[in-house]
Amino acid sequence: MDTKIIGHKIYHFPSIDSTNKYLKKIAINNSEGVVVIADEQTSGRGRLQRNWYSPADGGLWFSILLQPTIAPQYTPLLTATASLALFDLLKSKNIPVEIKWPNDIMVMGKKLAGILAESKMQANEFAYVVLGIGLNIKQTVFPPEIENIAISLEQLNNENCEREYLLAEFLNFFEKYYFLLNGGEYTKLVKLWKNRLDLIGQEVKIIEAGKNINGIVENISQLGEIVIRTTDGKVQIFRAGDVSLRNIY
Ligand code: BT5
Repeated sequence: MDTKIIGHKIYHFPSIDSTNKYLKKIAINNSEGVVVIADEQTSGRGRLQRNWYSPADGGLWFSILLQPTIAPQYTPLLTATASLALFDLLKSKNIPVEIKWPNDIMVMGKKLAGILAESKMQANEFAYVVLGIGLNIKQTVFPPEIENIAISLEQLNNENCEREYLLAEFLNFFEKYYFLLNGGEYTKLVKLWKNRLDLIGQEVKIIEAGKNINGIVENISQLGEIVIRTTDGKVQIFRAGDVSLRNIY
């Protein structure tokens, strides 16, 4: 690992409720770049308190403590930096990975990894951000409710999946993108993300508070939002976090 700050200190637990939850608890007494990793999470979480299945030695379950100096409206780009780093990591292993806006890492239509960013604001600045990442590695069986939507590196016959190496490589990629973001290079970062997302021009369905909106993706904004031209010709902008996205084939 050749990072400057990310991963300078790593706390490892055989089993913990959630690395995000734990890191939030110790955040104020720790500095930027601290990583918490666990072999197993007994109460791993996705967005909106959804479960994240994290069995013992099944994958890479970890969280990074960040103290970004960016304006709060750029928060969605933190998820973008993590997704770009996961993309680079998996591409380097020849895995045909895709980023599904805003936070899913997919292979052949199934979810290989997920990202959960949780932030605490103080006045108009970040007190901290806890960026949690779950990457499936060794599972050959998933619980019934996700067996059709989840996939692991093992199922992709990937030989190079030692957790320690994957973590170190991820942190190298991640720090590069994080420095871009923290250095205010939003345009550059969004451009990279947009290229990887491969969404522009696609027909999608947006699900917002139970309502479906169909349209064509026109753009990804500087703030990481998705810009849609709906079937009746109107342009609408949606923030990550408020909506789900489905591709229409
Ligand atoms: C996410 O949420 O994708 C964010 C996942 C973040 C997990 C990491 S692990 C380390 C850190 N500590 C935590 O407690 N969390 C973070 P979301 O987009 O809401 O997706 C959740 C949905 O993914 C669930 O409702 C399931 O349908 C599905 N799912 C659950 N476990 C999965 C798994 N292991 N692999 C693939 N899909 C899964």
